[in-house]
Amino acid sequence: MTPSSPHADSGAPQRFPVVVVGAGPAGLTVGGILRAAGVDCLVLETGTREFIERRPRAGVIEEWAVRGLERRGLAGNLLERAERHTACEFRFGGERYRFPYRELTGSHHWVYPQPLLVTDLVREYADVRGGAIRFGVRDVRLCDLDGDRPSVSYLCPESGRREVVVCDFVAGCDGARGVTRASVAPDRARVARHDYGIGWLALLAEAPPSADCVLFGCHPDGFAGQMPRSPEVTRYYLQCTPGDDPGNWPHERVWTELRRRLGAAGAAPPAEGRLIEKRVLDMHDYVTEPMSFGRLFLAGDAAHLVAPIAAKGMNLALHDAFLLGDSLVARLTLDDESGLAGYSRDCLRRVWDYQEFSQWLSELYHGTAAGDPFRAGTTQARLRRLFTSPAAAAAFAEQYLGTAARH
Ligand code: RFL
Repeated sequence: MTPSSPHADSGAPQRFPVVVVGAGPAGLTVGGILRAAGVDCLVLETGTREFIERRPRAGVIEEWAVRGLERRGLAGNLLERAERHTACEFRFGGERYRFPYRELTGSHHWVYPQPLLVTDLVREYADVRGGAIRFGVRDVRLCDLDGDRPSVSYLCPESGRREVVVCDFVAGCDGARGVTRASVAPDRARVARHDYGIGWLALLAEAPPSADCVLFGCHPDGFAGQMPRSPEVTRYYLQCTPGDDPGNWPHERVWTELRRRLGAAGAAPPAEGRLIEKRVLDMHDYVTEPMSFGRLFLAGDAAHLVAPIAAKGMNLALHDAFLLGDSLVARLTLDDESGLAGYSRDCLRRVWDYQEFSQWLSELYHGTAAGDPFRAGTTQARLRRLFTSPAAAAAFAEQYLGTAARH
């Protein structure tokens, strides 16, 4: 190690075929697939195990993603405990419009909170399949990604020493604020960004959902959404200005706005409960192209962020993880390079398809409140079309459920 090396001050390096940076749904799924094939890997995570098992986020998982987890032996608890959703409901103009996507397509959504999925995946990876994992690591650095022997180093939380791991491949699964994407020279990656100019107040309430399905309130005062998470906990969203302070949304204001924006003839008002999470999300997307650089392969939010408008982010993370995990296994056990060679292209097709749908859906949610009568008029037409045109309904259902045969 030279003094200028990014791994300076380290001891003897460890050796693993694959280092996975990040223990979210993407990283733990890649790790689980590798371990099932007998491939050793090391997962590095900045958070503690308790932290990653509790962080509330996604809930809606698409049928193909559940089947993908099941095929890889990662869906045991999910299949037992997750709820199946067969319809969603739009509310606009003071009326309710139920959209029975199961009747139209034969497919459904699964609702399983992300912390439960992460808990299952970390247990399967570390406790059942014996995968190595280090929690609480600091200052992760990547080196020699273009050579045959890349390396990753980190500060060990116990000793404070820099540990070095030499590997064959690095899976960058460290989410939107990780370091792996940043390790790529800017002239080698194109990052395409989109900012919706919209904020969502994301809420978790200790209250049962007021309807058995996802609700979308397209109201002139702004969008409101209800996403059931469990019989005791419900996620709500309220459109707000980007960068708004959650402190501007005391309990009374939240429930008044939810009642107003989700109100419709014959609809039960949202059941009030203690708000256990309240944060403002600025709605924006990005896509990094390509998703592989030498021996580094990005997956999930590390490669692309999709605003939670269409509940697609974790689904995309799982799609990447299936392709990456399977391709790494093929390369390391059969010397088959084809999966890794096509990895970026194969991921990006679904990524762009979901980004386009999110953009389309954003107008459906927010156009009524855009303050522009022309946009409000076209949005109302788009909403009505979903309930008057079978072709429009079928197209929406296919994209909402992610059931297109090819992307
Ligand atoms: P994650 O889950 O962010 O995991 C990354 C992990 O990497 C760790 N990390 C590092 N580790 C090592 N070294 C570093 N330098 C590191 N930096 C970070 C982090 O601690 C973390 O543990 O990324 P991953 O695996 O790509 O998974 C992505 C999903 O988490 C995300 O797309 C979804 O949560 C998005 N999303 C939804 N997706 C859906 O498919 N369906 C939904 O219903 C849905 N609802 C949501 C959502 C996201 C939300 N927020 C908070 C933006 C609802 C919300 C409110």
